[in-house]
Amino acid sequence: MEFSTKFINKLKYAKKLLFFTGAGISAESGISTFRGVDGIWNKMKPEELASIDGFMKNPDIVWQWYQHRRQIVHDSKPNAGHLSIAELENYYDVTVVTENVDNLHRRAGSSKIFELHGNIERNYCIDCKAPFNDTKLNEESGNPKCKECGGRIRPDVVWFGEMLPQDQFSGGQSSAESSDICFVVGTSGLVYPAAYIPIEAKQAGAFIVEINIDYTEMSRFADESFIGKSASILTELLAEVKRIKATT
Ligand code: BV8
Repeated sequence: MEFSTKFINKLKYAKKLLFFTGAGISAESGISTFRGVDGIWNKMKPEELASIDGFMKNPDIVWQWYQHRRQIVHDSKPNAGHLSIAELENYYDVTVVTENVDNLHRRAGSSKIFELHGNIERNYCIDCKAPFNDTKLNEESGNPKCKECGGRIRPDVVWFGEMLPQDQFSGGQSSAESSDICFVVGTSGLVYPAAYIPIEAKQAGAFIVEINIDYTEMSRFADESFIGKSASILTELLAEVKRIKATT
């Protein structure tokens, strides 16, 4: 892949990189996206499964849906895209701000991550908020109850209509305000307030680089759009950085 001179110069002098990632970065790990051809939301209604109302109406169905997704995540591995972002920490101050709940950036070795929509591997009691993380992945049981207070256990993810965890969102915002380059990787850019992060980076003067198999809502903000699969593009980005760092 040929990178433009303008982009190479940005890489040469950058100190802080921000990677804003969505479901597309995990597609090559075998985890379905939400709005693509095989997207989850094509088969199910988000408000029925990824909302507190949906959960309270059908706690067992929603719980089993998350158990199913946890199993897929458990059986998946970080791909070359996640791994390249982690390795770029050898050359830059790298922050990952992700919409994903699959924990693959952490498993790839990234050390500074803000999870805007939570983490599917964590659960908590909706009443007393006690953490509940000993679900047996293959257990096809119904929705478990809290051992402390008997309340329902829910996945520690942000559902539609719910606030994002303040510490995660403000962490992502401060990174957006101070990054030299903001990569927008594998996201349709449709879900707010998460999608404000690259917009705030742009307003703060960051160089915006989109990596996606298609053009999206974010393309109009991008200074460069690399159309293709994120695993291969991020691998080539890492190789280019190594070339630059070897000659400077
Ligand atoms: C909030 C966690 C307010 C759960 C998710 C009506 C009622 C209530 C709220 C709203 C409403 N209308 C609008 C809203 C706001 C709503 C919203 O933005 N809705 C959208 C759909 C219009 N947002 C919210 O509800 C948020 N909360 O607003 O609260 C509030 C305020 C005050 C007080 C109280 C409340 C909460 C939103 C979070 C929802 N939770 N996930 C779970 O995962 O189970 S969102 C869900 O979509 C996923 O988490 C995902 O991360 C997110 C974004 O999707 P993407 O990651 O972009 O994935 P997508 O499939 O869309 O795109 C994939 C991209 O990858 C594509 O572009 C594709 O081309 C590309 N791709 C594919 N393969 C590859 C690739 N690219 C590169 N390489 C490849 N190989």
